[in-house]
Formats: sequence, structure tokens, C-alpha cells
Amino acid sequence: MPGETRTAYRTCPLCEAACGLELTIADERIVAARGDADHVFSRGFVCPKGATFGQLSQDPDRLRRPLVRRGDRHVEVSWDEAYRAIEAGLGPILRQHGPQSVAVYLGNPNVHTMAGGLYLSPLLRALGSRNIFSASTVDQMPKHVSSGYLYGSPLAIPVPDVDRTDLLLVLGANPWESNGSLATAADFPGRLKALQARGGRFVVVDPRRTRTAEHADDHVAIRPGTDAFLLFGIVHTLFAEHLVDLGALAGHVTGLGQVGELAQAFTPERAAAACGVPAERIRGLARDLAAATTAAVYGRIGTCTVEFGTLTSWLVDVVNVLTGNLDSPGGVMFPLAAHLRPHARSGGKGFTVGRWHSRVRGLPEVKGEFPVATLADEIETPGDGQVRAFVTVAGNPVLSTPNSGRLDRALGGLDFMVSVDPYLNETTRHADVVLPPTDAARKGHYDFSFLALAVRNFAAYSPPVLPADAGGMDECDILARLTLLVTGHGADADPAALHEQMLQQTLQRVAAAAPNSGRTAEELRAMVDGEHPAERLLDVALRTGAYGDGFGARPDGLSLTRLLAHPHGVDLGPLRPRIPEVLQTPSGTVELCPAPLAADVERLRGALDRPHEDLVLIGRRHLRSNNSWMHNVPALVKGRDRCTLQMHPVDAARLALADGEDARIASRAGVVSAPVEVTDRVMPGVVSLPHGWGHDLPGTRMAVAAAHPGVNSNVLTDEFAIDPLSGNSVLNGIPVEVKPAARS
Ligand SMILES: Nc1nc2c(c(=O)[nH]1)N[C@H]1C(S)=C(S)[C@@H](COP(=O)(O)OP(=O)(O)OC[C@H]3O[C@@H](n4cnc5c(=O)[nH]c(N)nc54)[C@H](O)[C@@H]3O)O[C@H]1N2
Ligand SMILES: Nc1nc2c(c(=O)[nH]1)N[C@H]1C(S)=C(S)[C@@H](COP(=O)(O)OP(=O)(O)OC[C@H]3O[C@@H](n4cnc5c(=O)[nH]c(N)nc54)[C@H](O)[C@@H]3O)O[C@H]1N2
Ligand code: SF4
Ligand SMILES: [Mo]
Repeated sequence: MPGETRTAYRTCPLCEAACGLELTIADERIVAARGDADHVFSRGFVCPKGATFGQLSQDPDRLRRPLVRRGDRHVEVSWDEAYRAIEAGLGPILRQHGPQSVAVYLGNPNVHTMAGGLYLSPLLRALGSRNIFSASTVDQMPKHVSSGYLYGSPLAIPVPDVDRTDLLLVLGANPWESNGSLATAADFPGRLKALQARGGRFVVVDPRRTRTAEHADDHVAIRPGTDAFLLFGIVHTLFAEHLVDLGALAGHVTGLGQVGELAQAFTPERAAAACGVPAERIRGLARDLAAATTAAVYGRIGTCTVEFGTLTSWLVDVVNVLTGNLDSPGGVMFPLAAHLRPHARSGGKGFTVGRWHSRVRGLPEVKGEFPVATLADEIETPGDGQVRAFVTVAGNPVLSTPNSGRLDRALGGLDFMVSVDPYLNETTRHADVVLPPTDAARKGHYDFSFLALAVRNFAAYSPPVLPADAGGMDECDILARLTLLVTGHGADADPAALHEQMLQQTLQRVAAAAPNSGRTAEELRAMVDGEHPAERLLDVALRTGAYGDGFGARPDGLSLTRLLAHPHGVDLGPLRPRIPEVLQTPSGTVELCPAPLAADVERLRGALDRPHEDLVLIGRRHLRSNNSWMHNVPALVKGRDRCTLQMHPVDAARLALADGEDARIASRAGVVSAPVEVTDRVMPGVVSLPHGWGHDLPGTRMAVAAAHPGVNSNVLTDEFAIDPLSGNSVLNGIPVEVKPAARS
């Protein structure tokens, strides 16, 4: 109501921590965002990004109506006109060249919206293209692959039980600034401090002395891309010193002996020569992990976006298994989210990749997608199946993916492009049509992805905090209408048709799965609550989920109504062991030595004695960044330039570079210039440049970001450097040459 000030609660959708926000709303504008002190999980924590929730939602550069490209300008049009332009552009390409001619790229914010969780699958199914790409292959795909092989499901990702562990070994993660990833732990810094306060320790392995490393009990500097050697050195030591103890896991693990054999080559001495961590330190880590009452090894970006990403991700879990810390309190555990159910029994089909291959480079499909590192190949290479049209949903691959200079040029050569995105940015400037979803304040929120990765089970649903924008369009509707268009229902199809169809199909599955409940899909339909299509689908998932009310069978169980009555979330308790039920491998065990991984160990062994590069590039994240897309919020970019090339004083002296001087940085893929920041935070031989910058391209509409452009580090990363098992890009450990810009 005009003139009214009120408080509303909402989960922050900006990172994986899933904090509760307390919003102050005056005159239907968000005037403040604070941490929700009563939130069951985040207990008042908020970071600088969450605090800008209002500014972000109300950013004047945010698009609220669709855009259509006319020449080199984008002009606002009605929704009907935008969908008609899509039909006119996409229709002929689909008819003439078939579904493979249309590629899709799904970006990171899709895992932070309900539309992404619910409405992408139908769209991709309707389209029927195999040219599907996502931010997963510049991020966590190696972890999915290792989990797929070990546990039979790529989504069975164990998270460190940070609230109960005695010893946490962190590799390639900086949760003090990233707030955690593949481990939803609001106030990660506070949880780490609590770990230390109760007498526990945490150790950080990182080529940079990050803020996490600064607070750690120990910081181990490691040469980029070499954690697999370190971890294999630990595995070797555990076997050599008879420290292997599976604990409660004994009887649920196969392949143990083979892992011991594979580890033989990786003595701590040889591992040390490869990774730069002294052999005695490697042995010490192994002994500490074995001796600790509970311990957890946790790896993230620095273990995934590297040459041996899948092997490293696997070895993280191997160490957890060998020390008896998998699926055990204080170790790493499998969460159980409220919208999911435990499996009826262990054992399943297992995990496979390579059911089809990419046209140009012959790369295997993984989880139904191809590596984004080969997207430009598919657009540029003529022939049958060439990509001619492109759809992006919540992605900015021109800044986020390797050799993005090449991808940027490739996008310019497309016949047609559609972007579902609230900004006209480096990627969407290429789109013929941009469909902007309403801002986060006007949509409901439930974390389908991150509640399944939380270090404590909990559930929260936030309804929209502001009324719908009458002329705007909700993202579920945008995607549903696109799906209907692709399936031949025309540009004017009513999204409600798909919403109802999806709900009916879900209810039919529920009715078929529990025939004894005596309820038909129609009877269940009458019981479903929710004002919005996403709410109704969520209600069904919650009620049939692990803690659900079973549509009345357990009256005190969860439902949408119950979550609406608990705006600060519902705590569902500490993580509980899930083995064997969680295991969906063919054998029903943890298959510790899967053949594809064992085969890849050969490649790792081959790299043991390889000479080291002079200088390699790594990335970094800053507390006030969010990949590429929040640099338009003034509060998040003020202060000194953050897009600097960090370099150790020894390298700076060797290369005759002074602090603040512009350096020319060259790799196989490209060249950029950035100011040097001389600092001993990075180890010698390593330089660091953050990703997500480079906002100086023409045709964008992000005034604040353009005033703080920085340079795009992914001009330097190489699209031909990928982890072969997952197709994930190598974004850390890029060989570079650095010179003073003025003298080159
Ligand atoms: N060198 C290097 N490169 C990296 C990384 C690295 O560490 N180093 N990290 C990688 C990682 S982990 C990731 S996840 C990727 C991210 O890669 P992307 O997902 O491609 O990029 P983002 O910067 O997250 O851009 C998100 C886009 O979504 C839009 N958006 C924001 N909110 C919404 C919404 O609610 N709906 C819709 N439809 N759109 C929305 C934004 O405007 C923006 O265009 O970058 C990767 N790239
Ligand atoms: N503030 C902020 N928070 C974010 C994001 C953001 O952009 N900004 N992005 C979000 C996203 S999409 C993600 S995926 C997460 C990522 O979450 P994290 O993985 O915690 O974030 P990073 O800061 O990329 O941490 C990776 C660390 O690995 C180190 N590293 C690089 N190469 C190696 C190596 O070879 N070995 C080892 N051991 N370490 C290495 C880097 O120095 C860096 O400190 O963060 C999320 N949260
Ligand atoms: S840590 Fe993440 S979820 Fe929490 S307030 Fe910050 S951006 Fe939002
Ligand atoms: Mo990410």
C-alpha cells in the first residue's frame, strides 16, 4: 500500500549460502535489506551482496520490457511482438535445419530461480537439441562425474559437516569470500570460527593466501593444477602407513585394493616434486586426517576447473572414504532436501557419459550437455548440424567461458539469438530478442539446488515480496511460452496451458507411485495449494518429499502452507547417514575405483615429471562480486580497481614490473592488459586476475559497470584445455607471458 512501511522475509538468491533476508519495504520499494536474525539457518548473517538486494531489484538499467534488435540498436517492444519476432526468427531455422541447429546456454542464476529448477527441462525436451551447454562445464562438472561413478548419481554430492568436524581440509575454495559452494553454509566464516573455538582446525591448500587461508590454522601453498598429486600422496601415505580405516563404511566399498595399487606411483616425494608441497607436509596431512576423531576434505573451484578436475574431485572423496569420514557425522555427508525423497533401495543403473558426441570435436556428452569450451566450434564450423540459432537463459558466456574473444565473434555470426535475461550485457547485446524476467522481489523462491547441498537439513520458501509488475512477465511464464512456441503452439500461446499440463503429469506420477493411497490425480489436484504455477509444483514436491505431509498421511509433515507459515525457515536437523540407500551404482556399493578414473590416472602419472611452466594464471573472487553480473550495483564496485593482476614481488622484479604499472598478459588464446598489484599473497610463479570483468564492449546497457570495466580474464583461458572426463574447462593454471605493457 502507498505510504506504508512493512517488513518482509526472503531467501537471498545471490549465492549458494541461501541466507534469510529481512527486507524493509516503503511505498512498495525495498529500502533496506538486512540479515534475518530469526532465520533457522543463517541466523542474521548477510554479506555485502545480499545487502544490495533492493538496489539490484530496482537497478534503473534492469530491463523490464522485451527488446528487439533493429540494426545495431535494441528497442523496447510488447511481449506479443517479442514472441512473434522469435517465431519469425527461430521457426524457419528449426524447420529448415532441425533441432540441432539451435544451441542453448544455461547460466548460473538458473540454479537460483524456481523457473530454472522447474521450466528448463520442458523447454530443452521440447527443443530436442543435443547442443546444450551450461555454466556447469566452467564450474562443477568434475564433481558430478566423480559422484556419478562413485555413488551412481551425479547429484549425490557429499558436503563437509562443518558444524561438527574436528579437522577440515579445504582445497581450492575460498568460502570467506565466496560464501561457500557445493556446501550451502550461510555464514561460512562464522562456522569456521566456531570450528576453531571448539578446538578443531582447518587447513587451506591454495596458491593464494586468501582470506580463508589467513584465518586458517595452516595455509599450504600449492602449484596450480596439481592437487591430484598432493591427494594421491596422501592416499599413498594412508596405505603405506596402514592408516586406512573405513569405519562404518566397511562392507559398502568396493575397489579399495585397486586404489592402493594406483597410489603406489605417487610417493610423497614424487608428489612433492610435482605439486610443490614438501613430502613431509603431505605425510603430515595424511596422518592428521587419519588421527582426527572426525575430518572432512572439501574441494571446490580450484579442484574442478583444472587439468585433472575429475581425478582431483574423486581423490577428495577417496581420502574421505579411506579415513572413515564419508557419510559419518563430522565427516562429509549427503543432505536430504525437503523436495526430494530417499531412494527405496540401494543399487541402480549407475552413471554413463558419451551417449552422444559433439559434432566438431567429438567430445562426449556429460549429463546431457556438451562442454561450453566447444560452443564456438559448433557455431563457426559449417556443415550438417551447424549451430545457427542460440538461446541463452541467465548466462553471460562472453565473459564467463574460455577464449571468450572467439565466442564473442562467433555470436556475431549467428542467424538468430534469443536471451532470457534482465540485462543488455556483453552476451545479450548479440540477441535479436531479449526477454527480461521480473526481478527477484516479485518472484517466489525455493532453493531446489542448494537445499540438497546444505550442511544442515532445512527448508524455506519465500513468496514474492512485491506485487507483480502488470506489464512485466514472470520467468516461469517466459520459459513456458517459449516452450509452447517451440512445440508449434504459436507465438501467442497461453503459458497457463503448460503450467497445468506439468502439474497434471506430476500428479499422475504421484498417484501411480502410491496407488494404495486411494487418491486419483484429480483428487490430489483439488488438494494442491499455491497461487502461482511454481508454488503448486513445489507443494506437490514438498508433500511427497522426505518430510512431507503425504497429502494428509502425516498431518504434521511439510507442505507449501506449512513453509508459508514459517518465514524464517523450518529446521530439519543435522545431516544423517544415508548409506546404503543413497548409493545408486550397479553394485549398490561405493565403487571406489571406477574404470574411467583408473584409466585417467595414467595421464596423471605421465604428468608427474613434467617441467613446470614459468608463470601460470589463476582467478579470484571478491566478496563484493558475483561472477560477471553484479558490477552494475554502485555499492559493489566503489573503491579502488579490483581487476588487477596480482603478482609476487620476486616475479615482479624478474619481469621489471612495478606496482600499478600496466602489464600485457598473453596466452595461447589471447592478450589483455591490466594493472599489476605486487603482493606476496600469490606464490611465486603464479599470477591472479579475477573473472567477470571486461564491461567496455559497445551495445550494452549497464552504465555503472561500463564506468568500472576491468578486463576479461577469459580472453586468456584456452578453449582447448579441458578435463577430458567431464569436459570442464581449465580456468586455473593457464600458462601466460607477462611484460610491461609500455615496452611491448
Ligand atoms: N576464468 C574464470 N571463469 C569463470 C570462473 C572462474 O572461476 N574463472 N567461474 C565460472 C563459474 S563457477 C560460473 S558459475 C560461471 C558463471 O557464468 P554465467 O552463468 O555465464 O555468467 P554470470 O556472470 O553468472 O551471468 C549471469 C547472467 O544471468 C543474468 N541473470 C541474473 N539474474 C537472472 C534471473 O533471475 N533470470 C535470468 N534469466 N537471468 C538472470 C545476468 O544478467 C547475467 O547475464 O562463470 C565461470 N567462469
Ligand atoms: N563473492 C563471490 N562469491 C561467489 C561468487 C563470486 O563470483 N563472488 N561466485 C559463486 C560461484 S558461481 C561459485 S562456483 C563459487 C565458487 O566458490 P569457491 O570455489 O570457494 O571460490 P573461489 O574464490 O573461486 O575459490 C577458488 C580458490 O581456488 C584457488 N585455486 C586456484 N587454482 C588452484 C589449484 O590448482 N589448487 C588449489 N588448491 N587451489 C586453487 C584460488 O586461488 C581460489 O582461492 O563462489 C560463489 N560465490
Ligand atoms: S552470502 Fe550469499 S546468500 Fe548470503 S547474503 Fe551474501 S549473497 Fe546472499
Ligand atoms: Mo559457479
